[in-house]
Parts: sequence; C-alpha cells; structure tokens
Amino acid sequence: MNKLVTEVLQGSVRAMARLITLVENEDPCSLEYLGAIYPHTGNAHVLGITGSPGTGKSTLTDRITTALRRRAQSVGIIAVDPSSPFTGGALLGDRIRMQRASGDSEVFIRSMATRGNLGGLARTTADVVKIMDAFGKDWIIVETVGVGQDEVDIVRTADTTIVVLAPGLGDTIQSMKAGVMEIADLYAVNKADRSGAEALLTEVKLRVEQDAEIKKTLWQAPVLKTVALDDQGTESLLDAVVSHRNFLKQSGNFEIVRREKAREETLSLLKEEISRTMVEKILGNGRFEALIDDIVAFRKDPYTSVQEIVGTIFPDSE
Ligand SMILES: Nc1nc2c(ncn2[C@@H]2O[C@H](COP(=O)(O)OP(=O)(O)OP(=O)(O)O)[C@@H](O)[C@H]2O)c(=O)[nH]1
Ligand SMILES: [Mg+2]
Repeated sequence: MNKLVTEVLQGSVRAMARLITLVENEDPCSLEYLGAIYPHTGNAHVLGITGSPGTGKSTLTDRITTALRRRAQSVGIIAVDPSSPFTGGALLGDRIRMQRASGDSEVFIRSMATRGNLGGLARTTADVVKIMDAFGKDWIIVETVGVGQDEVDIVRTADTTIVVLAPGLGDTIQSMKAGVMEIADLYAVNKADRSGAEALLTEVKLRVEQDAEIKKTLWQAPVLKTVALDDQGTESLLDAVVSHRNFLKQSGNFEIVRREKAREETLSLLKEEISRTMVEKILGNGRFEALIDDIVAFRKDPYTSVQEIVGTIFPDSE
C-alpha cells in the first residue's frame, strides 16, 4: 500500500494533513489514495452543525468537542465556509473560537473554503470526512455557515445534523426553509441568554411538531436551548445527538441512509469521470472545432450535434 495511506491508517497527523491537502488540490493521485482508505472508513459518527451566520456554531462546536473529549472520544473538525474564498481567514476566526479544542492534540481542525464550485466543496468535504474517519477519529464535526441549498448538500454527508438558531438574527419560522427542516435531526436555540430565545424556542417546537405530524416521521427533532458562551446545555445537546445515533442504529435507518449516500456519491463520481474522459476524447479528436465552425455558420445546430456525438460514443443508447 502507498506509504502516505499507510501512515494515515497508523495515525500520523502529518500524513492526514498532507492527504487532505492532496484531496483539496485535486491531485491526480488523490482518487487512488481515497480508494485505498475507503475500506477503513465507516466507524466515525459524523455530526453536521449548520445555521445562519453568527448563531454560535463555532462556539458550540468547541463546547461539544470538549464534552466529547470528556467522554474520551477523539474528534476531527471540518469548518466549511462556502462564502469565503480565503481559507486563511476562516482558519484564523475558527481557531480563536475553538480555542479550547485546538489546544488538544486529540482534536484535529481543518478549515475549508470555496475553491471551485459548491458541488465540488461538498464532495471534498465528504472526502476529508473519510480521511479523518480512516485515521480513527470517533467523531467528525462538520460546521458550515448558512442555511441554503449549498449548505444542505455539504451537511448531507453527516449522520446527525444540528441546525443552530439564535434570537435576534432573523431566525424565524419563515427563515426555516423546507430544505433546512429536511436535514435537521436536532435544533439548538443558542444564545438562550438573550431576549427572544423563549419565543423562538416555542415557535420552532411548534413547527417541528406540525412537520412530524404531516410526515409521520419516526424521529421528531428535539429542540434544545443552549448558551454556548457559558457552556450551558452542551451535555443535554450531546445526549440528544447520541440518542439520535442510537435511533439510527436501532431503527435500521443507518443502513438505509448510508446506502443512499453511497449511491449518490458513486453516481456523482461516475458522472464526473464519464464527463471528464468523454469530453477529453471529443476535444482531442480534431473534428470539434470544425463542428463549431458549422454551428457558427448555422449549417448545424448545437442541440442535434450533441445528440449525434453522444450517439456515436454510445451507439446502443437510443
Ligand atoms: N450572548 C451569547 N453570545 C454567544 C453565544 N454563543 C456564541 N456567542 C457569540 O456570538 C458570536 C458568534 O459566535 P460564533 O461561534 O463565531 O458563531 P458562528 O455561527 O460560528 O459564526 P459564523 O461561522 O461566522 O457563521 C461570538 O461573538 C460569540 O461569542 C451565546 O450562547 N450567547
Ligand atoms: Mg463559525
């Protein structure tokens, strides 16, 4: 087996950091390495933490990490900031807010920001999760800013997702879009020391109850109060996460969800690979520019042309 992969599996933090960098940079070797570590994954519990900017996700991540360490669990943290192209900035802020956790050698923190497209970022996040998992982290926390579709895609890699809300930040029922309700296994109403927290708590609880009634789900997302700043409510929140994990395992949902994820992931890899190799081949065969000349001159149209090209590559697909 490759030396770097072996070192990661043996628990070398430096090797893990290097492998993550290779994956982030889409190094040509990275797919082979990811393939080699794959059989060693599937042991960590992946916790997604998402919510509007400034709700206290990083502070909460820090508290949960400390609570996990008290329970003798090792932790990897991935802080994803889709809006920021500067990993350095994200890193600095997160390090400050995750001070306690970052001083612990059993805690590994990695920040990631948008490089290419967001689909890419979701993929990279999933790959980094696998690396930390193979390394042997018991828990992997993925913190991502925002509550839009892009973030939904990123936290989809998580087994359990906490949506963090806070009073005074415009977090209301209206802001809880369908996508968010879909991914939330738990809600943390953070900054419970602030006014408006009680009202927000009631509002979210009501919404969750209504939603659970309509969908007849087996798991109803608990809504818990926290004051991350003062480490209040952390243990209860973690207990609820553990309950959700047990629910997943006992109900058989764990296998269903993991299968769905494996399917989506493989399909997305397949699409990417087919697209890459086919386009390379087509562009390499010289006739493409002549075709473009025809399209520009209106002798051909792009729609029929694409169908024709695909038809020559896959003659049986009609
Ligand atoms: N009053 C109060 N402030 C808090 C609480 N939790 C966090 N904060 C403060 O809220 C601010 C934002 O906290 P962060 O943990 O950085 O929030 P975040 O959601 O990670 O922020 P982004 O990553 O920028 O979206 C900081 O100044 C925290 O100190 C809390 O429970 N109560
Ligand atoms: Mg943060």
